[in-house]
Amino acid sequence: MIINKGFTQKRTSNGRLPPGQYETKDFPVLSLGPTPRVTKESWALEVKGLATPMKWNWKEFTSFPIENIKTDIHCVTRWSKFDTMWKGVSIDHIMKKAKVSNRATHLIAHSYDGYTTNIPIADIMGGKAWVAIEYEGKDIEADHGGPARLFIPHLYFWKSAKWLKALEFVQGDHPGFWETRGYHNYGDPWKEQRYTFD
Ligand SMILES: Nc1nc2c(c(=O)[nH]1)N[C@H]1C(S)=C(S)[C@@H](COP(=O)(O)O)O[C@H]1N2
Ligand SMILES: [Mo]
Repeated sequence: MIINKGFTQKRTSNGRLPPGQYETKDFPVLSLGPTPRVTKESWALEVKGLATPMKWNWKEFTSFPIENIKTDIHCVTRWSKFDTMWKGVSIDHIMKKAKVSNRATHLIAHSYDGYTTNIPIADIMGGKAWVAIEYEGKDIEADHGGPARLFIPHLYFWKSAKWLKALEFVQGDHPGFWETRGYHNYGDPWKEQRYTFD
C-alpha cells in the first residue's frame, strides 16, 4: 500500500471546506431587513398545509426533545464556520407530532419578517434539520434569528430561516424569497449551487 502523506493532508484540510468557501471565526449577520422584535413570550410556531394544524408557544415547544447539534455551516456569501453548536427540536419530531401527510413533497418555512424559503421534504427528514433554540449554549441572538430559527446545515445558510413562524407542508415546489430572486432553488454548498443556473 502506498500512502502519499502530502496528498492525504491536503485532502483532510480541504475536505471540510466546500468549493469557493473560506473559513471564518466570525458570525456575520445577513438579513433582508431590520431584525423583527420577537420575544419568547410572543413567539409561537405554527404547522399548516398538509398536516394536522398545530400551534405551540415557547413553553410547549421547548418541552419537546431537545437535541445537540455540532456542525459546520456554509453561507452563499462564501464564509464557512466550523463546529458551530446548536440545540434544537428535530423536524422529524415536529412532523410526527403534526402527522404530516405523505402527499407533502416540500416545506415552506415562513418567518416573522415575511421571509420564506422552500426545502424538499427529503432534506428535512432523518436528522438533517431542526428548529434551533440555542447557539453556543445561549439563547440565539435576535440578529441571528432568535428566539427560534430553522437549521439545515447541509444546505447554504439562506435555507435556515430566522425568526421562524410557521412550517407549511405542501405538494409541489414553491420557490421562496431568495429562490425567486436569483438564488439557486436547492442550494447544495458541495455542488456550489449559489445562483439559479449553477
Ligand atoms: N427570516 C429570515 N431568515 C433568513 C434571512 C432573512 O433575511 N430573514 N436571511 C437568510 C440569509 S440570506 C442568510 S445567509 C442567513 C444568515 O444567517 P445569520 O444572519 O445568522 O448569519 O439567514 C437566512 N435566513
Ligand atoms: Mo445569504
